[in-house]
Amino acid sequence: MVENFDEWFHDILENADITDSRYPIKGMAVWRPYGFQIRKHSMNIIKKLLDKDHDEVLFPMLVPETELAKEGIHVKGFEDEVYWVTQGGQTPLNEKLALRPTSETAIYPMYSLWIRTHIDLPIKMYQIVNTFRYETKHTRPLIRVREITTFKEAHTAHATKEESDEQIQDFIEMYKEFFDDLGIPYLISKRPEWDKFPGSDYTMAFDVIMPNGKTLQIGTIHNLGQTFAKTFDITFEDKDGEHKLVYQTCAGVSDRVIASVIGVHGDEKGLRLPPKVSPNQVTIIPILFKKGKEEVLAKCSEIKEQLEEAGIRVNIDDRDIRPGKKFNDWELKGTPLKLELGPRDLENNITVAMRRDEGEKIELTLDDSLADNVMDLLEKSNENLSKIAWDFQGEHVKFTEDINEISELVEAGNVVKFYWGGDEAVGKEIEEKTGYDILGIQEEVSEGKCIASGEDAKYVALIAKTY
Ligand code: PR8
Repeated sequence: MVENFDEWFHDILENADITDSRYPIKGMAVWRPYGFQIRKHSMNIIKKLLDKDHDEVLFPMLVPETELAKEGIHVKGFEDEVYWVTQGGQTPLNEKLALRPTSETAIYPMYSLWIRTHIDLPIKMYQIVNTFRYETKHTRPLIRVREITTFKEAHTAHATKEESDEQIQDFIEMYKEFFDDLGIPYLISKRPEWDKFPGSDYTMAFDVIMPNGKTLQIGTIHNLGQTFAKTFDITFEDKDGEHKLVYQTCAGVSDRVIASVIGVHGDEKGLRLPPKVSPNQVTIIPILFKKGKEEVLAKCSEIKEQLEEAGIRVNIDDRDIRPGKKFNDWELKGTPLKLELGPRDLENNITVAMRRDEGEKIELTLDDSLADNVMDLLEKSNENLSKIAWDFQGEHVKFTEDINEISELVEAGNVVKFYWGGDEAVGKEIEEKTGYDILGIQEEVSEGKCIASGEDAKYVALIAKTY
């Protein structure tokens, strides 16, 4: 799987009914029912986190060219990626309309109308929408799509720079909680100047190491400073009566979250879904013989009801096929816990439980304790998946002080840490020499020498092969 990860990933999307890429537009796929459920559950987690202190809104998908073009640096960053609507029916439009590649230029003109005084601040809003990017790099389902179907974008405005910096920390904590819930490990870094979001002061990014050693950017948080406030004239009257520009931030995660859940936890048998996002947390597999069939099925329904009452998502696979086939299907689909029930189990008043994250079979008694025991197994499975994933990351981040060693380490599937002086020209030289991307700065240091220039190091930075 590790060697052929891209192929494995492509196959699993199809075989586990996640998405269908045969839709006749490149970079745009269909969410199939099973994938849609995973998407829904993951979306609900982030929604809950955002709802704590953000208001949900919904802006139009089309952005007038004049607004999109207003912020020069921003538009430069996106100009090659914008889809344009130029016609309404047979009539050419007076003004071209962009399909939002992201929504700064849709939202901020309205912020300019809504924000009047310091009382209106901070403003914290989010929307979950589809965005469109005419990606020129190789498209891949969920990973690099041209229609991002689940763009969770948050946009805030503040009275002071300090507050905007605090907001960045809040977003970091929120995304940590989100990815922790999914058992997805992450590397957090400050993107280098040449790779920050177009129009931002700085960008903080979450990256995950996929099984083939390539990193995937799964979330970004941008401090926009006052750039957009100047462009869109977003000002407020402060307590002292002065009119001031706001400070802004934004943050986003996309369909890549699902890609990371699939990629990080999957194994050669298929998906291994964390219980929080799995469409079924428990799958009951009846072992049916002619004799006693009705009784077994009745008991399965009873168990289902009992578990559902405890808030667990359960399905019964009562298809008329071999149990072994059912077993394999649910291994492929990654249901966290399978419960097997045959006539003999019924006689013994037990069910045989098997966690997807490990093969061991455990007998559970069919009584009032069942739901608690199932919950306990789900929790253990969740913790185990997360531990395996974090251990993998721990083993795949290596430090070196020798620039010539980077290539060998990266090719062996690692992300490499190194000392960097912070100079942009030197950074780009490191990228050019190695052929990899500097993810960003992980921490500031007052020791060590820059791996390329030999001058005093300012940072520990990360370099990797990226998606
Ligand atoms: C912003 N504005 O837009 P960002 N396919 C899948 N996922 C993608 C793709 C793609 N083509 N492009 C980006 N992402 C800011 C923040 C509002 C929200 C994912 O930021 O351009 C990446 O995981 O950095 C990225 O971190 C996230 O969307 C946000 O996109």
